[in-house]
Amino acid sequence: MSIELKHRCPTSIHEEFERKAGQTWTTHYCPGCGHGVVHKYVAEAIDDFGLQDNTVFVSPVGCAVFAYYYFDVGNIQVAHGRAPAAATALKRANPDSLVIGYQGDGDLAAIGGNEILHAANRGENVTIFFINNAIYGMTGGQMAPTTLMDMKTTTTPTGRHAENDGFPIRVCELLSTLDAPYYLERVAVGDPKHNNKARKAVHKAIENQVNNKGFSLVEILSPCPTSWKMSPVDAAHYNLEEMTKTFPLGVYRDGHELELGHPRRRREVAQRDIPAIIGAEVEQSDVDLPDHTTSIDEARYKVSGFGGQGVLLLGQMLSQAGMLARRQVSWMPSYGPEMRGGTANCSVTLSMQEIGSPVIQNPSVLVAMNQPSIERFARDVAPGGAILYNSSMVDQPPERDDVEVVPVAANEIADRLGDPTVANMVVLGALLEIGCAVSHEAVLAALPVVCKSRPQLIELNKKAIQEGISAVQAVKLS
Ligand SMILES: Cc1ncc(C[n+]2csc(CCOP(=O)(O)OP(=O)(O)O)c2C)c(N)n1
Ligand code: SF4
Repeated sequence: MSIELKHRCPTSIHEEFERKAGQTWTTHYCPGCGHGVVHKYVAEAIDDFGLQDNTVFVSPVGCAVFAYYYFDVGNIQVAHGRAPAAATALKRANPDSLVIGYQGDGDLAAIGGNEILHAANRGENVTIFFINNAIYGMTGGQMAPTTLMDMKTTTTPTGRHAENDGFPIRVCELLSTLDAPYYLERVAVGDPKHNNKARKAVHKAIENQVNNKGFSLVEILSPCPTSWKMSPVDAAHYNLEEMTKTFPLGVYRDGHELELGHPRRRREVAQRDIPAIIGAEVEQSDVDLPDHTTSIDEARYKVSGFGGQGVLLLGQMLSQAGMLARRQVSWMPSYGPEMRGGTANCSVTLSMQEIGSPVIQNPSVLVAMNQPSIERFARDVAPGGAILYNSSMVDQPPERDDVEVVPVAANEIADRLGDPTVANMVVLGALLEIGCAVSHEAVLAALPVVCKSRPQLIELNKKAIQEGISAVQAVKLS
């Protein structure tokens, strides 16, 4: 009698892996490594729920960093230990997706120990697979928080000793002290019986998320023959016989009655309510709001200078005017530790569309209040954009011929107005004149809001803005 063996490759795993030319059928994992087995179970469970097209797999830093070569789903690879934070964001932004975090013990229990604790404590509706092989596999076998007592690693060559290295951290037990996690189980891979249990736990952890139950984590004890310096067979035995003494297998949490509000959908906030929510009421504005936009659909401003030049305030003016103009707005400040004199910049996006990220890599407009700002950001400005620089403090103008470069002697003009601190408003006026995503009226309407605590400055600022406009008009005429 002949027996026909049928091996099924889950649909959620690529048929061929593009990672290495000529070896498109092999993974990068060592023979006997647990990662490959767990990948298979995860992919099978994704298939079981028919969620291949709806899945986002969050790869860690560690041996599983290349999981995106194998899983034919949505993939993202994140910084060391940050899978729970990334998974939180992904799931909250897309509550209908299946979000899977996959982490090793170095990733989850060492550098990412804080992240996992808080994601579990919030009861995020995500699924985390925690591969505990008691060692840093990828970097050559250093001690991990889960390394067994007396276990030899490259950083504990005589074995792990409590007085120097502390004790193995038991993640399932630790997380089970929290109220919010919905499901915590520790399983192991190494023989068919254990593998089957692991497969079921993986399936259940995904099912929980599908049913909006909340945070599920499966810890999988997993052999690392290479760093353990064992044959694959010996490593599998060691995993089942020795690892389980320190890390007892079993279910540490299976369900609760807490109502944690899954799926957590973003609460819709009417745009007109946003200024009041963030404390930027516009009751002093008497301008007809919808007329404030200009024809520019989206503008990304980088406003840069040193602390005390009012670059953050300039950004706030743009943002406030943007809100009045019913734009989507983001304002992100960045400054050094000093209160005065250090560098400061802010990124402001004004858009007719939802803004994905407040980070601006290629500004459409750079407003440079001093020379270091030119050196730091001029090269980043998108071709076709503009650089507006404060010629009072910039000796070497930017050498770009694919962007509009406009000088404005902001400090001299401000001095003439009797107050050097309004140089930023002069530049704002200049910005309006070279073409801005908000109108002059919107900026004027924003002034009382931004200068709420010092209304006496409003008139002077208006003058400074007007002077900036005139300065650019004069440059254009010359
Ligand atoms: C911020 C940062 N710190 C350290 C490293 C080096 N590093 C890469 S992988 C790794 C540990 C991986 O071990 P583990 O999470 O247990 O996964 P394994 O490789 O065993 O699957 C470390 C420390 C890094 N890449 N980034
Ligand atoms: S080093 Fe260890 S964890 Fe990494 S691939 Fe090899 S066996 Fe797996």
